Amino acid sequence: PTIAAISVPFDLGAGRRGASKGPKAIMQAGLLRGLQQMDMTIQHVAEIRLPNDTAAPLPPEVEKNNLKYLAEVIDVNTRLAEQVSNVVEQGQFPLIIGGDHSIAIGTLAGLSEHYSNLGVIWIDAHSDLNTADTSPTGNIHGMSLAISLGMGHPLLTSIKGEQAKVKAENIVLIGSRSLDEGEKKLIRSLGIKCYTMHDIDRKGMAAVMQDAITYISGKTDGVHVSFDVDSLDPLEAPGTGTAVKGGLQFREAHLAVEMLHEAGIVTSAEFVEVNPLLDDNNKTSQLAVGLISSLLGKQIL
Ligand code: DIR
Ligand code: MN
Ligand code: MN
Ligand code: MN
Repeated sequence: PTIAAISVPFDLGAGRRGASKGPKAIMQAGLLRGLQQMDMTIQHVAEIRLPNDTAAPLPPEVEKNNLKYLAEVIDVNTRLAEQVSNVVEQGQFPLIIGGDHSIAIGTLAGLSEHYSNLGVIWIDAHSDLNTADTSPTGNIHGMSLAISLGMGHPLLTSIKGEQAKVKAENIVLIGSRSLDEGEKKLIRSLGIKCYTMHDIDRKGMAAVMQDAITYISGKTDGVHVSFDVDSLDPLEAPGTGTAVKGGLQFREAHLAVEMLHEAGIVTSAEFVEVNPLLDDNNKTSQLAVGLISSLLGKQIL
């Protein structure tokens, strides 16, 4: 199908600025050209941003303890959810380019209008399963997956309806290596499938991805890949706001997305947390282009 790229130049969900410049850097690294050379039809259908960078104000009584830029996160994700839903409606493949990982709130809300059992493959050093009660930072990009499970501030969990946007048993975490205490408890109590870096070291990425694909394939009606570039080792992806040592190698990350393409299960994707202000000669933007291309079918031979 046609790929509908949606850029989201937003970074107020993260602890430092710069991820808002990610979409432009990824475009300049040749995303559209690269995919067109693969004979794919790709259109940049929308750029989601706040008018004059100003959010619709929240009523003064709204509790926003430990939720930084809550009004902005709500506003941008409400717009994004609508756009993602429209793209699916038109039979196109949504490719969301962030921006920080808080934008997964809007992506998953929009997708949830079309999938009742959406699978989510969350490739990230982190699990983004905090709530305001467990977050050590108050940064909403560390809460987006919890919000999509229906846990968190009601104004965030109710974007596109009160229901949970994804079920715990339909989530697979890959590349985890920096989990907060509340997140670990939640992963255990909900039984969320989690392939940590330890698992990847032990079994190898090929076996991990085979397991993940088998786990998610039978029971879902679509699969969204949410790819945080901080899943990669900082030596490969220096341009990201919360780099954590001991991450995925270049080929491990490519193998993961190549196997997802081969499995033929992926129905949408987002790539987030490229921060060009921290990058080294656009290395991380170029890496993102390579990973997106491989996920969409680019082959070596
Ligand atoms: C940390 C960092 N767990 C937090 N999270 C990040 O602030 O909640 N997620 N960087 O991608
Ligand atoms: Mn643009
Ligand atoms: Mn993340
Ligand atoms: Mn992360």
